[in-house]
Amino acid sequence: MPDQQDLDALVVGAGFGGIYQLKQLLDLNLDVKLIDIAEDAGGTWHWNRYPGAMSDTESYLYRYSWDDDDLKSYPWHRTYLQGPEILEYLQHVVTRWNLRQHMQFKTELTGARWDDAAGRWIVGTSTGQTFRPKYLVTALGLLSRQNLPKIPGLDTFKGELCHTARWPQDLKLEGKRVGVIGNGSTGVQLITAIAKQVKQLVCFQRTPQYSVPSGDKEIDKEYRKDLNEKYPEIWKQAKESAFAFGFEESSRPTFSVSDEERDRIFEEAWQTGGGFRFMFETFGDISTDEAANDACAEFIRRKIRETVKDPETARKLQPTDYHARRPLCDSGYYQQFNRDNVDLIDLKETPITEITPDGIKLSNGDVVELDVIAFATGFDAVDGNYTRVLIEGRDGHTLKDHWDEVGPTSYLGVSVPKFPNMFMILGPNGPFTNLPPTIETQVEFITELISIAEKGGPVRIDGAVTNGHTNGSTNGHAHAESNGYTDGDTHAEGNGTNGVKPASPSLIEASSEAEEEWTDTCDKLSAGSLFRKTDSWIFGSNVPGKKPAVMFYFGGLANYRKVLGEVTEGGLKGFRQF
Ligand code: 6NA
Repeated sequence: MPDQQDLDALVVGAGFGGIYQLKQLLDLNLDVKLIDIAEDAGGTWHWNRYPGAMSDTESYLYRYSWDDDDLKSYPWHRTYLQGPEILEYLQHVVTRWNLRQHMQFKTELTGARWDDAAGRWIVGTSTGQTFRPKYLVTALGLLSRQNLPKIPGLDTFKGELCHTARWPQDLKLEGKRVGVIGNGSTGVQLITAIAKQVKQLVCFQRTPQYSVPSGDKEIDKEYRKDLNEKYPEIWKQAKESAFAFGFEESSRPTFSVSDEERDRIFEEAWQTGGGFRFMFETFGDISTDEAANDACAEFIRRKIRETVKDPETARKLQPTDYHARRPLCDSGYYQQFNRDNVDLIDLKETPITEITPDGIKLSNGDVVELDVIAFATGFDAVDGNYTRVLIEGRDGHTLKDHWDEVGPTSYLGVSVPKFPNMFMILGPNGPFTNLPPTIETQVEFITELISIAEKGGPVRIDGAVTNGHTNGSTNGHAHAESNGYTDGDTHAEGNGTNGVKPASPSLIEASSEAEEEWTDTCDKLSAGSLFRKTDSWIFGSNVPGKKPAVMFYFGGLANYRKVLGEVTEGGLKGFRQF
């Protein structure tokens, strides 16, 4: 007999998004299950366990904002969090809120199909189970599907070969010759962390990067006490900013100040640390104006020249294109190249031709002999995790077909027409920010949509929260009692009391016009950005064969939150409810 289970909602993925979504839907008193391929919660931080993994967001903002007691009491020690600490934090949240009992691990989503007659999703899994939820929330991860370049001879290597997102936890690097391919956010962290451990480190640089110091340092009791007092303002500021990194974005033009003043501003940002800060707190036009971008780039290039002793290595490390990729920060990346045991190979000058049993062969015929090859080559970002499984909406229309035709689109980053009652966390064309605040925003929005579908109208869930705490999440907008929604069907309006469920909940689906309009908005917002003129994963140009596309909303979190507020307060504009 097939193992089938009806559910109110199925959440896929146990990272920052899935954990909170599960909690919110349980608080709505729904019958919810969460599945994840991994053996425990953590999402990105479960998989990316390579040495040096760290969040580039300062500790105080790389966490949930909604659990005030935990926010003030959960311990952390430095201004930045290492990967294992984030994993521990997420697992702590799962334990604290008794969420693990609703999670099923080692369970992969293998396909999902909308059954119109049943008004349910039919979801297949690697365990042979079939779930039939009314709502499907996909928290599959933005940077999740690994990108492993197809280099000839990959399987012939007799040493250890791995991608950083599947780092073997028992891998010993001491005394080994290690090659790292790639030097984006991951490569920079990995190289900096292992340079002093290994016998020889060969960095195969694909694209030189602009990286600034992170400014990571220990914190003391005073710092934490001060922070705890200011948390309400801190979150308010973050959610009302563009990038949610805890600083106010500058609108000052780069050339509105003297050369000396500009240098002083960059130097101060360099000393403070933080990649996003350096790019967006200093001046307002670095990502849009070529000359401004070059002034910023030249400051970093000068730092590289001053840091790296060997002129030839310094030359190779200095980027010459725009500073318009994911802003990086590090704890001494360029310094590592002064070590005798660290070498740099510029793959633009001498590309890899193949991997041999002994190492990596270059176009000049050299073979670099290695014991370990680490691929820090990133991900098929944003839509990559959605197109690898078949997700079939109304009329046999698959997400892959849809996105093959029009590119990775959505309405508001969460919903796609013909996929009723399916909601994505961090789907294509969501905000480009420090992610936890965007994730929270989307989870709360999705929760609101689901509560509307359940009750046929808006409900207040703040009084219905379990575990006896006040949930500050969905009560950001106060709703009128009347049902202002385009609810054309007959079911009675819910009374908002916890536990009362209508016989037939309604369906919520984005309209095609709304999706087109949002896609157009995202297109326009990024049109003037130098990020769009620069090859990287942000616009889908890091994976061979992938069509470059707009994949983010560049309007900032504050504006995004305004748009979502208008949707929920304005009769679910852009959605059909039926
Ligand atoms: C996740 C990352 O690159 C995305 C950050 C900005 C959207 O770490």
